[in-house]
Amino acid sequence: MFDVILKSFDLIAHDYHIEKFGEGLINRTWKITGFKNDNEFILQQINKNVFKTPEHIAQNTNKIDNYLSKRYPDYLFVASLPTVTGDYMVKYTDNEYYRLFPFIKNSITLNTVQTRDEAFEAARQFAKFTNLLAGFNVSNLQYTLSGFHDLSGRFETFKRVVKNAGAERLTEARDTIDQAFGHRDIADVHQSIMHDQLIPLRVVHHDTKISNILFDTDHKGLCVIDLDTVMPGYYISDVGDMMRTYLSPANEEEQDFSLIEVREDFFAAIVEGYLSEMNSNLTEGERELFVYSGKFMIYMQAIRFLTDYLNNDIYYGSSYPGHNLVRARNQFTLLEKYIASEDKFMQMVSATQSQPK
Ligand code: GN1
Ligand code: MG
Repeated sequence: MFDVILKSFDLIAHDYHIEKFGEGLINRTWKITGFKNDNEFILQQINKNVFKTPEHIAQNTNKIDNYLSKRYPDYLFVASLPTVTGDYMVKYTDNEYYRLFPFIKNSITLNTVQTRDEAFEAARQFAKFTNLLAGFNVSNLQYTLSGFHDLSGRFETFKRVVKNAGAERLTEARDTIDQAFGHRDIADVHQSIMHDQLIPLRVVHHDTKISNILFDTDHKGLCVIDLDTVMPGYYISDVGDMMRTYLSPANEEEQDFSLIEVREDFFAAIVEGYLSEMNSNLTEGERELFVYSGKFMIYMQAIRFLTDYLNNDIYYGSSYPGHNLVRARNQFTLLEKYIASEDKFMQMVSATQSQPK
């Protein structure tokens, strides 16, 4: 397989060392390193069960690349490389699509957020990306995944799945299902954001975990990567996913929930990093939702894992019995801890000054 795919990019597979790379749940990724030269690439297989129209990903990134390279030639945007026939992905079978990226020399990725500075740097990069694209017409972008961060829609799906789930998993998950219904007000707020158009649609990354930032070796942020889910959305998706994944030293896979913590100073770092680029651009309505964004993303991930558990793990897969139920409970633990700090977070955000444009 690798020989055919790499040939499309005019590379000879046996000249390269190929190793699995990264920890994503959805797409598969490899690092490709030259034996005879110092060429390095990242190869990514797009999961066609999830991304039904992979071409939309390439169309979006090409449009954004054109926009940014004209206006901000110094901005590092990691676009995928063209094939010998000028395409931006290789269709290997009906279900397998591949893209090749240059590997940025001397860049590193992090899998956990260990310092406030790392949180600040990442938040600054995600904000910079959205900010540079503030003048880009967001309706020119395709939705690469429909209903991806539509919490209201996800809540409806969850309710439907609860009605149809098997008795055994329903019994096992009863407490967690009750917890999900107990926090339904979080989904109601999202419903009113959409219905009353409280905040603008922007170009949003939608997957702001720390491994989607390239850092230099001094841990200064270089740029955002993994642009499959870049599409129109609300900024609360990006800020919220940073809260979800940077605040706790233990991540969504942790089974010992006593290790889940909310580091309030890391919250401050996300606020500072994000506002360092986006402050003058955020509307009042958006600022008011800053703290809500964490609840929005943590709750959505909790019900996504719980829905998948009740659906027999068809989306995320599972490496031990009850894996997705444990992930859901982990996220509900994080949610409760986040809510316990909510008042302090509100004060931290109010203490920052909005800047007139
Ligand atoms: C998936 O595969 P990965 O790690 O990039 C998921 C995200 C979830 C995340 C949870 C397309 O992302 O929305 O937050 O798992 N991406 C998709 O780990 O569903
Ligand atoms: Mg991703």
